[in-house]
Amino acid sequence: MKLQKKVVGTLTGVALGLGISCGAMAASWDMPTPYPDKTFHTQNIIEFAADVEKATGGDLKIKIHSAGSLFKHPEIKNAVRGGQVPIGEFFLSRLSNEHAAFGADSQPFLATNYDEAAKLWNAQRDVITALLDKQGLMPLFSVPWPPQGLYTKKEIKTVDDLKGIKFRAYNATLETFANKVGAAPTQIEVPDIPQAFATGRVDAMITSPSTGANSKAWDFVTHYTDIQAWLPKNIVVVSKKAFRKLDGKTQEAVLAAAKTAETRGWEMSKKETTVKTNIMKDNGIIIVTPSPELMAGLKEVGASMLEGWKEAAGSEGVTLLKTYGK
Ligand code: PCA
Repeated sequence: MKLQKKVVGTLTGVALGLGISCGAMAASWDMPTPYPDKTFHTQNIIEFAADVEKATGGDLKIKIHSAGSLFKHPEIKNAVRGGQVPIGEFFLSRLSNEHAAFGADSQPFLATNYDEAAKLWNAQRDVITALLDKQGLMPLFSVPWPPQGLYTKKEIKTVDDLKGIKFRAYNATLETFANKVGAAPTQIEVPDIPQAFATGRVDAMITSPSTGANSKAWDFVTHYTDIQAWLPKNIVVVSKKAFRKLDGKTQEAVLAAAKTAETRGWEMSKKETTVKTNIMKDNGIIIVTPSPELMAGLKEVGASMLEGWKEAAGSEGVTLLKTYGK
């Protein structure tokens, strides 16, 4: 009996080594993410993978491929949809070109703290679950980045001060925002931020203290203005086809680990906000409380963008905002 078990174990090991899945016996899932290892989101999915492996006694192993090493960010969703990988993580609002509902969390000043972000996710979850379902995808969990702030090489007192600045963007919404304030946006992925600043492709950005500190923003900007503009989320999705192939017990283990990961991720995100802001301060970045004029100007831009979003999001948008407003 003991020997038999050992032989099976070895065969499983060989099969996994060759990239062959052993059906009900054991499976190995590759999981791409665009973000580097030290990102708290990546740390969270590494723990998620460990939880799944532990709960299934090694029947399901999830291997994380960080920093866009397996698939580039724009390809990850379709890689899961097309069955090249069973599971993946990406920035949810990147899908806003498919439906505006995916971009609700990136609307400037719609939800600007963790309580509002949680309410918004609660309102968004069913709507986007239905949209993803049509593509054979199922969301497992979603975790926000800390509130988004403004990184510049000079003090920004009003919206006018942003005119003409080369601006790093990470989605279409931020690109629109940059255009509206008269800045010139360029899409750049997180691992490429330091290089983009070093070579002068961009001079400013809006992102979290997390990404700012991890990118060593003090090497290329002087001011961080804490505008707390929105809390965009990452999402982990699984292919329904791959999920159905798992036995009931393994499916339950995945769902339970996902629930734990969502709770843990939100807590990690909250801690990250203060810790990473302090790291920036310690490294010489000037942390600025935004002037009322700047905030008023930015909020005006946000309000006009929300009108556009409502038009684009149709009945799903109406449902979402109704639930959010409750
Ligand atoms: N960091 C990621 C997404 C939002 C954030 O805080 C980025 O800058 O691309």
